[in-house]
Amino acid sequence: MTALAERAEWAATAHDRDAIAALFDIPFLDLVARAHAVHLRHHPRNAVQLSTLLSIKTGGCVEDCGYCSQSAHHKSGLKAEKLMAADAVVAAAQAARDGGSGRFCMGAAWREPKERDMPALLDMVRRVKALGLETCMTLGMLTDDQAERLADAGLDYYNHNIDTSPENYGSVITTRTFQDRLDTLDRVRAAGMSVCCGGILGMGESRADRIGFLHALASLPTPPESVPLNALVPIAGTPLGDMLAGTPMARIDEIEFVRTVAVARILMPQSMVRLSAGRESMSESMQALCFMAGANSIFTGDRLLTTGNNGSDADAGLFAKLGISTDL
Ligand code: SAM
Ligand code: DTB
Ligand code: SF4
Repeated sequence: MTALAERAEWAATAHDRDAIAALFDIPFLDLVARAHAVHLRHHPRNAVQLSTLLSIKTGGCVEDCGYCSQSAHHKSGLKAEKLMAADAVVAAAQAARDGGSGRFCMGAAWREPKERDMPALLDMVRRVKALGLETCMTLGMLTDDQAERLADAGLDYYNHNIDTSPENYGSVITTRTFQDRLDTLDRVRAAGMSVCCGGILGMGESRADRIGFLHALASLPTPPESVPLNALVPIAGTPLGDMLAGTPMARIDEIEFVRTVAVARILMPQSMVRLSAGRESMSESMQALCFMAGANSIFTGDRLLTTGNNGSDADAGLFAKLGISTDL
């Protein structure tokens, strides 16, 4: 397919749920081959970007996201902590850079940042940026003013997930709306930051929800530069962790997960697609299929925010086997 034909096809597909549904129906091997071809047209081959995640404020969150260990509404047993000191955050960023990460993402269990926390957050952004790292934060909803100050301090990316389809949103989270998410994404864009926005697969959602989720992402006024696809990490004491425990839906079907990666790659050809939470429960061959289907970024290190992650030795071993470089 020529670049022009690919563009015309993309324009017709990304805004049309039926066309996205038709992509999901393509035979699996053809779909993966097609996604791989799109990938090679827009990204370096055999290369995956490494990002490091740090929880700078853990637990005690007022929101009720049904998947999250950090919500004060659930009984996950997680202890709430205060905002970390900037010195400790910068030390962790330095270690991440020395370990080969290009991006450092700082996450806080907040509905939104309080004014009193802004000076410390801005200080963290400036100092992590000065290490030569790309900076990313995920702090919940932002006002226009907060978004502008974070951007001025040098924040490159803001992560704010839509998580699922607009129709399914209310069954996962009741303390905010899908529109609240879109409003913050608009503010992040208006402030000139790049958008990192994705969601979670394996929450018991339907294929139609996965279609609606990708449709919402791909038809944003500008698609996100970075799209994290998380596999639900079921956590005891959370509504989704408890609801799915012991059922066949406790783990998303691997083929369906790879299909979703492939469709994301086709709909958002230029975005980085990040294989995010849940890699600990994925086999090496499933991860390899995800890279084939267009995933080109992962979180490295043995912790995500509150849950475990494949350690960097395991990842280095996998990349060596696959001949994948991580100097993206
Ligand atoms: N509090 C901020 C917010 O929700 O926007 C930032 C942190 S929040 C933990 C970031 C994202 O992590 C969520 O939007 C969700 O997609 C993902 N996440 C949280 N818990 C998860 C879990 N148990 N399994 C998979 N992904 C999860
Ligand atoms: C995203 O989409 N995934 C990351 C990042 N954005 C902040 C968070 C994953 C969290 C997994 C559950 C935990 O460790 O608590
Ligand atoms: Fe709070 Fe974010 Fe967890 Fe929701 S996902 S409960 S907003 S930390």
